[in-house]
Amino acid sequence: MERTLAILKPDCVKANLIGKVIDRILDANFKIIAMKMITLTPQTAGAFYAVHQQRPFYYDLVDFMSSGSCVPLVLEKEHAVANFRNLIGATDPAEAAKGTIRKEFASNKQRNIVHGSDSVENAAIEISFFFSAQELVSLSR
Ligand code: IDP
Ligand code: MG
Repeated sequence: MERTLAILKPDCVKANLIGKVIDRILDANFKIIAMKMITLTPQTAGAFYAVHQQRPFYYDLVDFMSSGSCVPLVLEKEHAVANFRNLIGATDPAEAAKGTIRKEFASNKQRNIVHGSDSVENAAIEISFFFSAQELVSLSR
């Protein structure tokens, strides 16, 4: 079993799409291990996306990610990282495959509804960014 970090971004929350997107995640057989609703400050959003600090879209991205509530989730499944990236589709919804979450719900390359970790290593780092050890206990073993 593998874990990945998902974030339902502020555009998802504002458009009342939390339920629909979570339905898609559960229909794809991911198990939700942890979930919360929070509002990132520009500082925390900036730290989460620090890897993109030098990119031209960085400050807009930080603005967007701190513009409202978001919903981070820890998801578990076999090959969760790659499977979840497949489920959400390409960064730009215009390029995302048919049937993916971003293709169906996202507005543009920045407001693309959902985050998914891009590697097992980054998933572990990102999960610990949002969740403490005691929030990650799974009882259904
Ligand atoms: P990913 O979310 O598909 O992994 P990344 O390249 O890691 O894509 O970029 C992180 C986030 O930054 C994207 O999900 C999107 O919200 C935003 N972003 C990436 N590229 C662009 C861009 O060219 N213009 C505007 N926003 C972008
Ligand atoms: Mg990424």
